[in-house]
Amino acid sequence: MALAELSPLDLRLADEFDRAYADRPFAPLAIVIAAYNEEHSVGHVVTALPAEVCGLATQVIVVNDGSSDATADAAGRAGALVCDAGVNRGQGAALRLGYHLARQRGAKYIMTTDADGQYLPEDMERVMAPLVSGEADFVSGSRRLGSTTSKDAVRNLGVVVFAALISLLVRQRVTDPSCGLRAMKAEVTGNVVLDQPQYQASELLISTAMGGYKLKEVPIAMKARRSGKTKKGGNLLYGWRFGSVVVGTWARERRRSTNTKRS
Ligand SMILES: Nc1nc2c(ncn2[C@@H]2O[C@H](COP(=O)(O)OP(=O)(O)O)[C@@H](O)[C@H]2O)c(=O)[nH]1
Ligand SMILES: [Mg+2]
Repeated sequence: MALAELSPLDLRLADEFDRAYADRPFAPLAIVIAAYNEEHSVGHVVTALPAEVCGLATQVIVVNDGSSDATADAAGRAGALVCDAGVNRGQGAALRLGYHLARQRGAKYIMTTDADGQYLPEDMERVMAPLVSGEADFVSGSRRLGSTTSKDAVRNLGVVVFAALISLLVRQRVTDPSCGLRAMKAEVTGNVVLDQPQYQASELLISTAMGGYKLKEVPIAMKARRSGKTKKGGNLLYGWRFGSVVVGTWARERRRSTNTKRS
């Protein structure tokens, strides 16, 4: 998919979203959450989000894609603007649509967090601050600079190994390439290629770094999910798919920069 190109389904959903929330006030900071079967946690997550971060009013956009439970209702009751995609396409597809909805509503900045309660609202100021000060265009939380309660040795090792690989590929230090708590200038999401339907974290990070944007990581705390279990499959499958996205994105971005230089 080309830059910021949306499918016909996305365009229809964006149009419906626009009409459904035309009367709701705009906010400079959109907090975008992809949610899939998170009825027991998404309401708590949305309710706990701050009304302002670094002095900027927030608006929460939840993209629910094909949940078979009451995720959309729970998010809406908690005050989020909800886009109900109707089919399950994955976290990457949901976030890409969420970024578009945020830009469409005029957001200047976008933050993301997860619907399962693994990230703390009190870390959001720290993640947002380097954007507001102009120090960075894209800020990712890092559990390795901060903390994690996970005792999953394979997952924790995966974070270290993929961080080392990505650091080598993008030639700058990355410690946590799969953190879901991040902040960016809204324009970044429209200027990089995002075509991963599910394992989107490394695609966004690598494309942003190789696109010449200023990156920064800040310490955050990562907790266990409030309920349920990961939607990303077992560690081996997750690792394999994550690795494929890392290498595939790096190769694509290298080709893109070579082609740009040539033309
Ligand atoms: N919209 C959408 N969200 C998803 C999907 N899979 C996972 N998510 C959401 O993405 C976030 C992270 O997913 P999770 O399964 O917790 O991954 P993990 O934290 O890496 O184990 C959570 O908010 C999930 O609800 C999906 O297929 N579609
Ligand atoms: Mg999770």
